[in-house]
Order: sequence, then C-alpha cells, then structure tokens
Amino acid sequence: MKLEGVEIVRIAMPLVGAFRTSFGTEAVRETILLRAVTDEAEGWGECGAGEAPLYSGEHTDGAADVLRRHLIPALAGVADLDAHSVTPALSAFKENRLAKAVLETAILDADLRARGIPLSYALGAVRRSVPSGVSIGIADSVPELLDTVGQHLAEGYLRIKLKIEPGWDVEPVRAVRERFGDIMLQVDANAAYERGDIDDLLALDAFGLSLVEQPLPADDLLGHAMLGRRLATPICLDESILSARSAAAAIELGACRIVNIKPARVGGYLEARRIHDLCVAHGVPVWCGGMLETGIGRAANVALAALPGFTLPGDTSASARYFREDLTEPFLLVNGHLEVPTGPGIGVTPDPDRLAEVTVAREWVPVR
Ligand code: OSB
Ligand code: MG
Repeated sequence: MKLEGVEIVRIAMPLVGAFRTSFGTEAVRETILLRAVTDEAEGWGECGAGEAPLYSGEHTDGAADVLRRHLIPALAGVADLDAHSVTPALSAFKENRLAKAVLETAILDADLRARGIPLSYALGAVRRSVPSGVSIGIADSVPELLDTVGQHLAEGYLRIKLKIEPGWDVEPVRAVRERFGDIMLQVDANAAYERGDIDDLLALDAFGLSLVEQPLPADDLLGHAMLGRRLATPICLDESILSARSAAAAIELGACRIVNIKPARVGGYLEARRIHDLCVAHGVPVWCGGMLETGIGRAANVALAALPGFTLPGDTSASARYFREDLTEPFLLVNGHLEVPTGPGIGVTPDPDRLAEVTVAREWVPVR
C-alpha cells in the first residue's frame, strides 16, 4: 500500500450532558479524526485526546501537531506500508500514544478495506454483539444521580460505572445500591486518591462492587499492589496500563485483578490485542474502556470488545448516551448489547453532512 497523505479533521461535538470526572468536566467532545488516503483504499481513525491534557499528558491540538510534524512524515519512507509497519516506523518517537493510535488505526482501516476484511475478524472476535455498560459522571446531587442511573437501567445497560472522587464516593455508592439493589456496579476514581486515603477506599468494600478502577496515580503500581492486599473489591487499572509490558508488570506485581483496555491509551488496536492475549493467559478479565468516542472510534472499540477475553461489559454505550446526532449510523442498544459492525475495516464512515456540521478545521498533510 502506498500512503498519499492524511487529512486531519478537527471536530467539536456537543455532548448530550456534560461529563464530570475527578479531573475535569467535558461538555464538548473536541478531538481529531484522521482520513488516511492510500493508493488502494481510505481509512478513518478517531483520536482519544480531549481539549486539555487532563486524562493523560496529551491533548487534541498537541496530538494534531505531533502528527503533522513528526508521525505522518515518518511514514513517507516506509516501503509496502501496512497496518503492522506503522508502530515500528514511529518507534523513535517517545510516548504520544493517543496520537500514534489514531494514525495506526486509520492505516489499519485502509489496509483492511483494501483486503475486504472486517476489523473484528482481523483481531479475532468471537461475538456478533457486545454487552454494554455506561459510565456516569459525578453529579450535582445524589437524587440527580439516582435519576440518571434509573434512566440508563431502564434503557437496558447491563452495568453501571460511577465516577468517584474524595467526598463523592461512599454516599452515592450506598444510595445507588439501596435504590437499585443487586445491579452490576463499579466505580472509577481516575487516580484521584492517594495512599493515605486507604480508609475511604476500604469503606467501599461494603457495597459488593465488581471493581474499583484506577484509585491511585498512574505511576503508582506498587501502591495499587499494597492497596490490593487489603481491599476485597478487585482493583482494575486504566491510566497505569500503557502497553503489554506495563500490563505484564501490573499483573506480576499484583497491582490489579482486572484490566480496562483502551486502544487509544496503549497506542492502538494491535497493542490492545496483545494486552488482551496476555491477560487471557494470566486469567485476568478485561473490558473495553472508552473516551466518549463518536461512531468512528466506537465501531473499532466494539470490534475489539468482541474478543473472547472481554468477559465484562465495557464502556461501549450507544450513540445516544453521548450525542444528539452521531457522525455515523447510530449505535443502538438492543437487549443491553451493541452490534459489531460487519463491513470491511471499522465498517463505518462519517456521514459527510454531519461531519461538515461539526468540523472546525481540515488540513491535508501530503506524504512524499
Ligand atoms: O476513565 O474511563 C475513563 C472518559 C474520558 C476519559 C476517561 C474515562 C472516560 C469514561 C467514559 O469513563 C467512557 C465512555 O463512555 O466512553
Ligand atoms: Mg477510567
């Protein structure tokens, strides 16, 4: 395959409701899409970055800059470019996994479209639909949270994840448990606690949670291992898992019993697949995380979530949970599940009119 160039499409899409976490509030999904143009097919990818570097060190305009100035030009010299040659070609550049992931995904999509192969098949999927959970932001009050949880359960979501932070943990968790009984319930702290907060975290053991996600800072694997020896609730890591290597270290150290696999965070779907395989070999359940993706990113996440080791419902919610109108045909919740796309590549493309409505800037980066 010969890469002719990549279009960087900056988008801004209002969310149906502001999403508040311990690290900030997101009301508009501001990110970039990439359209990779090759001599054989075009491919799409969506960047996991948001407007500000609050989840990780990357942000949307920084990702766009490293893509235009370093990552895309580095593909110019690659003979016979395919999905598997992207990561090696970018290996000299440190970090920047969200930016690397979107570029690899756009090339992967083009490669698979050229070959007529669906992403789900390429990754080794075994399911036609995937069970879906929903991630619920920090609310202004407990009654408001209970309303939101009730609505999502009525829609059919199979598990609820509550965002927590110090001061918003035991009270909302207790209220949801008391009101909705034996639902599948988990919490996500986005690294908002410190080792000294152990009593707050131990108090959550009273509520039969499926897991507590990323209580401590991303680089504190040892702290998670120490906490895990005292906590009955399984620890799941998100921000700490950057690669198959860091997943292996976390498992070996006893820092987690469950892994959230977010392809964006680990540099793409091929590394995500390797982490899946590693976790399966160690008997560690995994589930697919999300970054409030449009249908472009969601399609690929749903394909990944159909692999055999994804035994827990993911943050793979329907389009309507995020956007009034998606960029693609909407993903619908049917009996608590999303259907896995069946077409070649990621199986979806943006609707041109809808894309035009949300596009802030477009830039063509030629590859010579
Ligand atoms: O920590 O899982 C997270 C959204 C943005 C950044 C980080 C996270 C999240 C979510 C939402 O929890 C997941 C989704 O529904 O896409
Ligand atoms: Mg998380």
